[in-house]
Amino acid sequence: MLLPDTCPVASNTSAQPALSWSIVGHGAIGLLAASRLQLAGYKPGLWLRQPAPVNIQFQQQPLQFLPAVPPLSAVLVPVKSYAVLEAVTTLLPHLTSDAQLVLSHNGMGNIEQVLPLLAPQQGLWFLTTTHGALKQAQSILHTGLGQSVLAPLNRAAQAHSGAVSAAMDCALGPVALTEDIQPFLWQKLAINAVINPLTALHNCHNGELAQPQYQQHISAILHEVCQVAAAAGYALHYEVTLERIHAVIQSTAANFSSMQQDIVHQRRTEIEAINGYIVAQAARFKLAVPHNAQLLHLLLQLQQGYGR
Ligand code: KPL
Repeated sequence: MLLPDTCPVASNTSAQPALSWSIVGHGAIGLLAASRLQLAGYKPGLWLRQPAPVNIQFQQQPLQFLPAVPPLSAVLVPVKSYAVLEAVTTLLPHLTSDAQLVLSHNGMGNIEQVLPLLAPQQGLWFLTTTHGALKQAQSILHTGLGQSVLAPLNRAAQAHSGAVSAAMDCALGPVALTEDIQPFLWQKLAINAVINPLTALHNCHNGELAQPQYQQHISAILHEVCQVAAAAGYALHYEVTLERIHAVIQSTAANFSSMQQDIVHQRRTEIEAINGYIVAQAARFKLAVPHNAQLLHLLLQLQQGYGR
């Protein structure tokens, strides 16, 4: 289903000058963000391994994106968790001294690795989103109208708050700005830790997980995630989180999860940044998480040899 896109034509209402945006890759969420930015009057460029113009249809409109031209002052990095470090390392020599970088991916564990790579005036952000997008041939479909939470992760980001949140509001809004992204990341991690591996292993739509035969397993996985989150200092309420998971199962019932799609297309999955992160944190706190460990093991086995 196509959804209306409502971002107003760009009027930069922030006190800071609008930034010139680049988007890394040509994944569905990145192209959705690029399309919405372009329709709002920004002129986003694409940062690709092999720079070339990209033509797509978005909401019956033909759009063209040109390769991003360094130096880059603002970059959205909507790449898979395992590709973040390499993407950022490749970008580093091409960034302005006060560039703003926005990470957006499933899973946890990358922020800590990226922060020390940046210069003192370079800002790091995280954006977590529930928008859904699908790339079909030359078209981008906005399949799930969602929202996003955006947070600055260092001091250099705070100085550019107005300009970054204005652009992200157009790209993947509505955006709620928060000072602390961690509780939102844990919530999303809990959702992904249940839905992604189960749909990949059972090769099913998200909606299938509402069936009674999955409930015991869902409960066991989630109990472990809540224990680890609590040990890490982020209390996840079991019942509330379970309700959220079921709300996502309902609202995305007809969709396939990203991990199910990765397995079907024989691509590497984000299992290491999702259940793998839980297993690694559990080890730090000497907690047993057998259900998450088993999912990690099974998915690693399944994806063996894909795209390493
Ligand atoms: O984020 C997702 C994903 O597939 O990666 C969910 C929320 C599970 C929706 O499919």
